[in-house]
Amino acid sequence: MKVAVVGATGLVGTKMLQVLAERNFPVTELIPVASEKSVGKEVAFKGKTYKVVNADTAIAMKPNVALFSAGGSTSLEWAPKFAAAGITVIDNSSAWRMDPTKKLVVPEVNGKTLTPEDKIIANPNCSTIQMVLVMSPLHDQYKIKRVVVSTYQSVTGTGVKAVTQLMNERKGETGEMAYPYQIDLNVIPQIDVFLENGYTKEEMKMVNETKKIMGDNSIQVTATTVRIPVMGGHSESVNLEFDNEYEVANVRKLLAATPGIVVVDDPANLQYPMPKDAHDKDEVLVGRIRRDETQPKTLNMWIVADNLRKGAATNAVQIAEYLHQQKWI
Ligand code: 11C
Repeated sequence: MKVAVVGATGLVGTKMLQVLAERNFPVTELIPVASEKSVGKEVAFKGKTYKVVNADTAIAMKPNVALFSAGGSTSLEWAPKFAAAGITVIDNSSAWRMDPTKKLVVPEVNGKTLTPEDKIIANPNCSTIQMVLVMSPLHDQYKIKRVVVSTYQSVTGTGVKAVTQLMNERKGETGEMAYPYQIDLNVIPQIDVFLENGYTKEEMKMVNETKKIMGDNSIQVTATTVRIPVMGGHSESVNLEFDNEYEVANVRKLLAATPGIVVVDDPANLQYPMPKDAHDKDEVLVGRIRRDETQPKTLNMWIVADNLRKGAATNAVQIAEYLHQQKWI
């Protein structure tokens, strides 16, 4: 199978190559695509090197599937051109996520809604993916009424420039700033731009994408998204209110039985999920599962995942795997 990776030289693009190789996705030819300044550079994949090409050349090479992670404007311009050439696009940007004609997919949650006609498939925001994966089995069992989430997000979510800012600050050096403020030894309660309602774009992604993926507009979501000086993954404190009564032990059992989730929840032995443990893992880690004692039918938990893996590259590759299993690509 010919696979194009658009944005192959970025943080997520590089992770996509790593995940495609690790999961043994049947790639016969890799087509790395990037902006003109990277064209001609070489990218290593499974012991071979491939030359970076531009998007026009990539379309002419007729890949079966194209994984996009090159920003919203590239996706808006190029995904329809790839799709028109019969190439299925899995797009990691926010460009198509809320388009009612496009599916927004976490395979374990709503992969079954995909059809062979879906030529542009949207990959959700990282902080949304890890939360809905955990919400899904609980919604099926207890019906979720309301979610209150606060995030603690890794600088890798912003990209290479933010990782460099953090590392420079650690060394006491100055350089280009990805954030309006110092991030080392600090916490910034702003991810993406502010909207008119006082929330940030990242917060509203968590609200709107969650409803779309879960296929249930009645779920109320309120979010505060925060950047912290960490690299291994995003953490989330999540408060879930159910319609129905639950048992904590059953919640643990349900989550432990869900593919892609690992329960790490043994306070007596100081076991709980942390970004350093989630780093470079495909699984979403859940712990600190406990009753909210202030309100009936309500639960607190702590969810951690590598935002570049399940939050981006792994989820996109899992969508491609599903399409391949169905023989649609
Ligand atoms: C962050 N969640 O951590 C963002 C990065 O819509 O795919 C991913 C943005 C997106 O900054």
